[in-house]
Amino acid sequence: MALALALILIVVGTLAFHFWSPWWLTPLASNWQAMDDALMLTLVITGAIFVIINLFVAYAVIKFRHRDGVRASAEHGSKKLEWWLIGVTTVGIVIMLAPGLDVYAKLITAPDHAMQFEVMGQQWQWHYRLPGKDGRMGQTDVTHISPENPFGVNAKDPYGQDDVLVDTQEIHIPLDRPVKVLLRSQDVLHDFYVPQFRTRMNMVPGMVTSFWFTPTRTGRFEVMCAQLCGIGHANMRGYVVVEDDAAYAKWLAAQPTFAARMRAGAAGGTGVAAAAAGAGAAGAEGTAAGTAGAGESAPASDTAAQGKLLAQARGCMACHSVDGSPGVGPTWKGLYGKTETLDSGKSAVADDAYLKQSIADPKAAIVRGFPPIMPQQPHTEAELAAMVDYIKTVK
Ligand SMILES: [Cu+2]
Repeated sequence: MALALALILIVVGTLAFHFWSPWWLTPLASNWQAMDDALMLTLVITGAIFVIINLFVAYAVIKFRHRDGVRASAEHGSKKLEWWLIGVTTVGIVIMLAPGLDVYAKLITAPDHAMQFEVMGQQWQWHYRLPGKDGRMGQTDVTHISPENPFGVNAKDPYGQDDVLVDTQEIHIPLDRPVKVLLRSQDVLHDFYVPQFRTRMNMVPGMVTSFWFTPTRTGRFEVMCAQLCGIGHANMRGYVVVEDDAAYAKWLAAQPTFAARMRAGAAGGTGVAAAAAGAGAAGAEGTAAGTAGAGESAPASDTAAQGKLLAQARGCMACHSVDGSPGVGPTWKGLYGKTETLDSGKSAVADDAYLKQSIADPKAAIVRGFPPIMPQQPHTEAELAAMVDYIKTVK
């Protein structure tokens, strides 16, 4: 009897939670109403089955409960009942799966006139690439991948020269224009997910996956990685900004091209420095809006500003806070000049040499109390110096 009551309460509680829960879907910001419809259909079917089965079990527990003098009898199999169950289950599953397959097929079949951008996932950051004025993206190969060239664009391909490389964790797209998103990963499985667009897709190392959507509302929408991809996973966030054509054109014009990035790299500067120089005010605005944090002091020098952009672009902020709050790695606030106790028991002063070494070779000296999990990324000497300059300004 208690069991029957518990089951009925679970059903009532679940329905009440469903209808009064504040956690409904965010308002749709793309053309994928079909995604919501498929989801709702699945929810209604599974919800109805859940209610029916639980109430039936409660009914059976009450109706056939133990009574003195009444003995249970066993019956073996009922062909008719089995056929009914098979039939109803089959129909239910087909109704749930068929619309999903249909929506998925549409999701990965972009219209011919869709514009494109490419996303590269990396622990724990996003890189974005757009085709340049020629409308085509250059060829890529993993052997060309370097800190300046996260996509591995082939420097000899003329189509790649004007490719636009975005240095912040934020990409802009124009309103009401279909866009095809190409997805790659440098290391492990990631997943590019913007809840308001209802679109998501795994990013698989060695593959290019894709989906498309048309943004239907302007705004700044958060990107989340939807595959557990390591300790910094929760901080692997970015933004998609949907704006009108004029604002988009202005933003696009301020982004550096692949050729400009390579020239800056060859000249010994940081790739991101080129971006900062090329981006001017518009780019700086975007960056500040994207990563403004409490208690963050403005970088004093030019190289410190470059170091800040670089640290953002390389995803350092996923694990290192700049406001003193605890993170996966030591905070950068007040780090410069501090004496750290290392895992080995020794202590070390966080000076230029120590910080450069720690960035270049994260496993060389682990600060006590922190796990040895920072991924090793190649950096040029100029980039290391710029990042250390930035860390000095975080007080
Ligand atoms: Cu990820």
